[in-house]
Amino acid sequence: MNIATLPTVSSDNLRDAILNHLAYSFGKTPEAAQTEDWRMALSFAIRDRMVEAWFAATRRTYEAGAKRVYYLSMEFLIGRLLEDGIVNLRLADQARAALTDLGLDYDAVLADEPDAALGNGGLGRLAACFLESLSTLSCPAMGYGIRYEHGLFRQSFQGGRQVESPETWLLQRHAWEFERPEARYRIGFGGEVREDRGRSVWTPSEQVDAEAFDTPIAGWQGKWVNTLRLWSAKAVAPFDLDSFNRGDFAAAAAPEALARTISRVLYPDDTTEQGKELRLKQEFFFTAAALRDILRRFDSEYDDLSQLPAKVAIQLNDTHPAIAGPELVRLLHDERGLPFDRAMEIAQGCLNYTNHTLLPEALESWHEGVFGKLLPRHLQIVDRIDDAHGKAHPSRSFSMRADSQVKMGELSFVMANRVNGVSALHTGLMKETVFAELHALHPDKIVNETNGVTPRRWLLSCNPRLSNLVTDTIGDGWVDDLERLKELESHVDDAGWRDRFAAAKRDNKADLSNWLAETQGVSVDPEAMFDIQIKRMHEYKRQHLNILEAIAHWQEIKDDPNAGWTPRIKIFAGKAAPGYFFAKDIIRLINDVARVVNADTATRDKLQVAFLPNYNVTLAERLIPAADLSEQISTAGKEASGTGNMKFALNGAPTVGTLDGANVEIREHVGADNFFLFGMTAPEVTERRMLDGHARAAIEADPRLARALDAIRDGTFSPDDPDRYAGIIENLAGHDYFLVCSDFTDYWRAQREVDAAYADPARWAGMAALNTARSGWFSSDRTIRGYMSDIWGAASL
Ligand code: 26V
Repeated sequence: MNIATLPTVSSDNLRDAILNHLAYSFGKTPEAAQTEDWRMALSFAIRDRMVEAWFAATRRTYEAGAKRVYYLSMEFLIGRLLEDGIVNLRLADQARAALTDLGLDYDAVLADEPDAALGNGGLGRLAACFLESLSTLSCPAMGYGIRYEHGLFRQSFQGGRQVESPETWLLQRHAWEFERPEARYRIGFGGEVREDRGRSVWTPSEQVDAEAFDTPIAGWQGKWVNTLRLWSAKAVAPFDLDSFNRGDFAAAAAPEALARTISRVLYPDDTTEQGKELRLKQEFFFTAAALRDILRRFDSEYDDLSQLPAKVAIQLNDTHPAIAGPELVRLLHDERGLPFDRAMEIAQGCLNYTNHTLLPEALESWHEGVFGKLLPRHLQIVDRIDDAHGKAHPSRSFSMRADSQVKMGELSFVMANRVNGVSALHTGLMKETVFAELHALHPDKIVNETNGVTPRRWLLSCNPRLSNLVTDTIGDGWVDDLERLKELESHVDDAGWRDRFAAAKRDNKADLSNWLAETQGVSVDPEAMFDIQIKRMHEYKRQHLNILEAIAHWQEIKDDPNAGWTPRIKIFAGKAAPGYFFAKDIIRLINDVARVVNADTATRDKLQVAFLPNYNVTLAERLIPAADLSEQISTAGKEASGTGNMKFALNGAPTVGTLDGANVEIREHVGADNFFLFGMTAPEVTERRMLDGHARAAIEADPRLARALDAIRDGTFSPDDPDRYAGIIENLAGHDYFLVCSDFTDYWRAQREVDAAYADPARWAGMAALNTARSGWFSSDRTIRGYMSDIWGAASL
């Protein structure tokens, strides 16, 4: 094995390297250097230590003739990378010592890095965890995506309302990418297709260049480094000289501006299909560039295209890169001259598709008008794929081309060798609902790969107190073999050990409470239960169920303030899609409730509410280690998996949750006694929804719920505008599609059980510790091993 072994690095070596970069890469003396200069110099010093292993990984992959995995994703929610790099290279002590030695505040330097929010939520963060696990498992892999100039919008509140502003991560210097001007592909759109001696020739009317930017992703111990390759759109010609010479400078700059639009912004929506031409352009842009790159690399090693499925596995992260199917067929058939059927067979041998949601509004489909205008040749190929599939399965009743639409889910399914769901429940529902007919035709295609999270970021790095205790107790083998956390179980009955576990949590909570006081003006008692719901705002995730319960609880405390209540702070964070007005109303309601409840001197030592602005990966890393209780309360059948749920359990926060997504598997692993279950099951949800007046019945049956709704209705939380939440009330008391009212009573019951359990510190610490000890299965290393064996046929090198 010629895997790079890391040279040992002392803090002195590192300090010298930092000073070198400060001088020679950034032209600064220590006296003149700002925090950003130090951050860049440290990042370069760390990055240098990845490069050898990066080269070695590439060399070894070529030597082994290994199969490569390509992960195509519109989103990579990578967050900050510096600490990740430091931790994975095991340089945390040296880096801290080196910076301290230089008179710097280590944490402040790390905090200077912008959070790269190149994703909306779960799907993008999963892609980031997967890249890290692929490197940890030394699986030859590459992520392909878009180098958005502006990631997910920044969220602030004005009068409790969400206000969006552009995110500008690239305005600060970015230490991690290598620009690759030589890796540049021309991508066409529009135009026409003509037949030329039996071949279809597509002549696009518009072209842009895709230029690669590479970010090294180091696995645990830095032994293997893969690449995240993000494409940036550039004009084919920098500017139009004729216009310029005529003095029309705006027109001269137009091609550049137009091209750049493609990689300018991340679509800030994770539920609704935008129908926007630009989004389809983005999808084709990065997918086409990735496929050209993949074929170029294949060609450099092999000369027989029938080898492609043996050497290349392509994963489509949701349908966003689904155009890969027709594009790969086009490249193989139109451009390389393979017979159509053979091109299709080879493409199907390489492609795989992960479904991340069953929400009908999030299943992509494009009107054939838009699709055909932008991608005329692809529309023909989709029709041909659909025909071929129809001929092979004459009994089928569906088509990927019904209603003048191109249905990307069906297209992906048909073009994929394997299709996977992201939790056992979700995969089962895929088979029974959206893909029922396709599943009957292709019974071996659908497999389950329950999501996971990387333990390096989501325990080792974000929660040093707990990870030190774990390492003290069982050694550090858990970091890349998370199931070893089971070895903690035998210590849970030891009161001394449990106290250490509880102390780590308490200190994390004290840190969070200081931070809340300093930055958010929120003052909370670290002894109170920290009850946290952080995720995108969506009706199916039911943040409104949580706030309704908070209102009911507040009213009850007011009735009898000295009844021995368990003190609690409910913390929320999450962004709503800018056009999703209902979700924005829920944010405003939570902020209004927080204002009123936190001002109530009779209750505020028992209950507080806080909505923290601008939820992102960095904030999650701060909140999760300090959580006592994890809120995973979606309507059963709606949350495909969840990954936040795993991070909380791993960090010793029991869940209050429904039998939805991976909650089901979390409960199986941590044990029913260590999970606060409530609510209807997915089949019960379907049944209840058909019952006329289900919401009204639930409200009538539960005076607490009726009273909480009344308080919203009568303007208790919006005295200046009592009708402000008429829409929410009307929805909940009427249609209530997500069954908030029907699940309220059982949720309230579960929360009182939580109160009782928390009031017994020894019992709570035991439950929390067992959550950590039994969460090892939720490592993304386990998930990636599953993909490697069941889907990709790829091996660790
Ligand atoms: C759809 C669209 C439509 C157009 C605008 C941009 C956009 C962005 C994302 C999506 C689909 C989002 C699907 C998604 O994020 N699903 C989540 O995936 C997680 C990882 O598998 C999973 O844990 C969550 O339960 C699931 O909601």
